[in-house]
Amino acid sequence: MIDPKDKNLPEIDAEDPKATEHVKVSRRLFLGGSAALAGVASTFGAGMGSALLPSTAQAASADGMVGPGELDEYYGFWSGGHSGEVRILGLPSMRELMRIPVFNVDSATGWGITNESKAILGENAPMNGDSHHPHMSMTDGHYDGKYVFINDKANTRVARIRCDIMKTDKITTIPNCQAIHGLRVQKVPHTKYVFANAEFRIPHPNNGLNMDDVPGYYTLFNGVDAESMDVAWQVIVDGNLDNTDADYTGKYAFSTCYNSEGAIDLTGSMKAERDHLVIFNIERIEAAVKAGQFITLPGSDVPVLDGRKGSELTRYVPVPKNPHGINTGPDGKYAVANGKLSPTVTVFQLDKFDALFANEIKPRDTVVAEVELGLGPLHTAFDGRGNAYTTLFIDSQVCKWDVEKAIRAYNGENVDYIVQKLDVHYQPGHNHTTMGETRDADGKYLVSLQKFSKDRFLQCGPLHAENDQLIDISGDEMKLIHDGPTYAEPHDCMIVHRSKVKTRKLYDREDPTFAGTIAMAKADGVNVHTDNKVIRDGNKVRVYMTSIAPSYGMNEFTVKQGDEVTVVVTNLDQIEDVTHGFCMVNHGVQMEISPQQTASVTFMADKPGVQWFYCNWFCHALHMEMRGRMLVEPA
Ligand code: K7E
Ligand code: CUA
Ligand code: CA
Repeated sequence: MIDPKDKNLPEIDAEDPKATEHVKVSRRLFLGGSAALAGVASTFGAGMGSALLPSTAQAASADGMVGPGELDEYYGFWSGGHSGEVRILGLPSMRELMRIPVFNVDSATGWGITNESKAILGENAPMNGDSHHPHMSMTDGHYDGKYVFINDKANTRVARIRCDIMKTDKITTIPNCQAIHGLRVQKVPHTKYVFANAEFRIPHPNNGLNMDDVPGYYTLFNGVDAESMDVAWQVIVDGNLDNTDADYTGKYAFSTCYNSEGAIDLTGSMKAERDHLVIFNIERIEAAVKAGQFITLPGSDVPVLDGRKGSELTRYVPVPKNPHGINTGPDGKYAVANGKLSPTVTVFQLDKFDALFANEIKPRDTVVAEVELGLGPLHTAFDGRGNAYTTLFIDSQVCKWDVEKAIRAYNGENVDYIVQKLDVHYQPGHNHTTMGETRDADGKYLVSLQKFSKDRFLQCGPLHAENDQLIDISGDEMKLIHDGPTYAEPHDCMIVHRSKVKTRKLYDREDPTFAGTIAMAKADGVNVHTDNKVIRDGNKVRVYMTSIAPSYGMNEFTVKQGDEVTVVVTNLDQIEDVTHGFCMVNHGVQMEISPQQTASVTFMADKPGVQWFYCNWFCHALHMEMRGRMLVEPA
């Protein structure tokens, strides 16, 4: 029997040249482990093993091709838009490696179905979501591989994904707001805050008594504590909030606003020639919270500060017109706001913000360039060599431009700041460069995320895939090297060198995601590593079982019709990749139980008779045979 305290698990580093051999040996042991099944297992297993495992764990070759069995150089974290999930892609292959359910229900893993996921989602959590902006935690402006944060526009939430297991571990609903859109992290000195923009202006209190007081509506800029995931403070702003980013001193965050008009309709929100960028002074916000200079709004005790025009906490810089993305360059000198309804980008010099807050200069004095690129600029990425890459939604192009030359041109010099325009297919939104939102921008690849694929792929009915294109930017010229269809709707992504991410191969038995379940077992006098037991507690029944491929520790258990049944499965397998499942047929429940994981699910035993359960993650040559009976005695 496996000792739960045994931390001597086969942790294998993919960079380790011995890794493949180690995995092979483990797998051989596993497949040959049961003498009675050896014949079946070794025949079936050998094929399965070679299909699952790369023969060599080499990195991608220099030309961007990643052959079978070769590993990608980068992890890409993709938002899943209104699918509510986050996806991990490998770059440059653009292979989808994993899906992380966040604001959605996932049948494969049981996210939204298991007790452990429900504890994270919260009671009565909405089961839809709209994720836009995945961003990794940083230390001193470098990715630290700890967390990825993502917003949910649909239900005003912010979630955190743990990168050691690539699972969501916290979800926070932001109070007093509707629709969290822009999200970025504090880069320096480390990600203390996740900055989250609430987009829609609403009355306060929103009790139905003041709905016509449109000028009185407002929205909030939110600082979420990255460790506790509590909302640390909220700042009232003028206008609405779209996208956000932070600087490389840790002092400032800034957000675009497309609706400075305070309009409630489309025409109204396009009236003004300029909207604005709001700059938030983090030190002053923290000081104001400390000094108690805040109010609270009904229904939460989060400190709410007033950052509307005239406040010392903020500055408002006019920017043309309905600006969308705001992106800080990797050298920390500039941030670029993208004009959307204006063909321009606006370049802010970040070291002027101190003087702006000291009232030594005017807001527009922070703008060092405002240059034309093309129609519909939405987002900008950087290569670390002084070039910026801006998506032009209406022109269906990526525009590569030289930031310093743009500044000189804005100052009247006759220089051409546009380096190249590349057609993308079609209508790009976000784009992203490898490591480009950190100090480590390496200028190798650019991903451009298109909203329309039109004729690029085989038709699959009226609903089309989006098209994510991979562009080689390592040379002087941008070169399109790959089309990748994706499902609804990767607004944004971020690309991290694989050296920054260390994921576990097996669960730690002390993992907090199932600590509550283990505590419940202890209270029932059950050791989940050794016991296969049924505990009755009134009409609640808790069934504890282990699993080792290809069987559960329990072939059958008996309950009474009308019982509320909780099945807790602990996967004792120590072999990487041997995930089991648990599905109770006709009961709407199933879940993933990965090696060394404990997972649980609760359902009503409402049908009398024999009810079969089975393992739904392919785990063994005898995976089909991994099943058992729930015997339900009629009421
Ligand atoms: Cu441009 Cu939600 Cu970042 Cu979509 S947002 S594109
Ligand atoms: Cu266990 Cu399939
Ligand atoms: Ca506007």
